[in-house]
Amino acid sequence: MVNVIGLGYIGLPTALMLASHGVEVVGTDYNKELVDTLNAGHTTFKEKGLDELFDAAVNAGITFTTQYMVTDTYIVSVPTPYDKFSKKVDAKYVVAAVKDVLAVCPEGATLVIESTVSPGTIEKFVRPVLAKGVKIVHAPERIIPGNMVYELLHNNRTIGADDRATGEAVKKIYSSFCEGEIVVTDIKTAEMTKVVENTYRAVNIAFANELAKICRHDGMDVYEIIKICNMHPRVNILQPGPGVGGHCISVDPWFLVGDYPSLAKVIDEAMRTNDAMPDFVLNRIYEIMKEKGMTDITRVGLYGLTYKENVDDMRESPTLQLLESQERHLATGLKVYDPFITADVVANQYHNLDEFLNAVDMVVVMVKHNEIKENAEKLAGKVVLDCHNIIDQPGVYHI
Ligand code: SAJ
Repeated sequence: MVNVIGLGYIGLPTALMLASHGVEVVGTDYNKELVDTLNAGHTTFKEKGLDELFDAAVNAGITFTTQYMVTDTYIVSVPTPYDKFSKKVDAKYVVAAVKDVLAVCPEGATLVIESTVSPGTIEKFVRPVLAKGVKIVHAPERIIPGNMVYELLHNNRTIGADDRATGEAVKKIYSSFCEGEIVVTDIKTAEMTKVVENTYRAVNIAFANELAKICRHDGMDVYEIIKICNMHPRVNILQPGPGVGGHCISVDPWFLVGDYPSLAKVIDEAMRTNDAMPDFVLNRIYEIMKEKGMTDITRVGLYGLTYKENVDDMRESPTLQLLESQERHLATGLKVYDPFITADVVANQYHNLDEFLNAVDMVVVMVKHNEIKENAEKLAGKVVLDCHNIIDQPGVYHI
């Protein structure tokens, strides 16, 4: 039996996937409310294909509890935040979960950590607390919110272990559902690959954002330029945007800056560039309002609260960053709407697209949800700042 510890964005789909592929699974989370919701037959977040997967796993006998099980295999997927000041990974949740597992697990059990950690974290923080001949393995998750179920099935994976036999045993468990290639390596390499993958993307997004700033400064069309450059066989530039959110690309690269401050210079600069984008958008709003003779900030609306399109995940979202920045400048009043966010989470929030549009003269497209693409004609007559270049109308402003 596999006991999956932490039933969040990664742990839940992983537990469901294992269970629906014939592995006996118990899912554990210390959040009783979350466990109650799952036991009542409901998933805890929206994700393409998750409800169907949930039903399959429940039919296959998965159970959810706040208790840690006595078994031979544990998969830990708990959050790994970073310390905002030192930028170093904060392994407290991982260490706490490992200690809880150690309190119940039999001798020789295998403990797989899926949470993202910086290279050396397991050596420094987890190994010292290990006992009972417990085998430690790092199998970093790689799935993208919005396409998690497909990616769980199809992505290649990395497994870091101290010896081949342990790595191969864990590979066998993941092979129950994973159709991609599974590479077995050592723990520190596995830790580093995961952080490097997200850093690669962060640096490339920062490059696109920097190009947007250069082009804005000198009246060039960044989208046209990227399109043409990407026709070169060895160039593949990403898209600029209003900032970078989520719990990975906006977080993981900081681990390297925190651990190697005098070496990770490009990464440091890239992260600062991305983090400055919400402020850049705020400044664009100011410029456009001035140009249009607008003075009432309450007639400006931000479309989208999530960190990217078609998900309900708001972690570190550029819109939240922008609103915070606005407050720090002692200003308030921007209106906000997101079709995926039904709860009231910020001031001046709307829950209906038409009501939102009626209440504003200027719309800032912060997130490219399908909803706004499908209703683009409703933006006619509005001042539009399109941060994703998706609205094909005359007079639209860009970042
Ligand atoms: N973004 C841009 N421009 C782009 C692409 C993305 O500004 O061209 C922004 C998005 O709007 C979003 C942020 O970047 O705010 C990140 O979104 P994303 O879709 O690129 O990635 P995440 O954070 O949802 O998921 C990433 C994935 N990692 C990589 O693609 C290397 C995923 O595979 C990882 O599993 C996940 O991080 C994680 O958990 O580490």
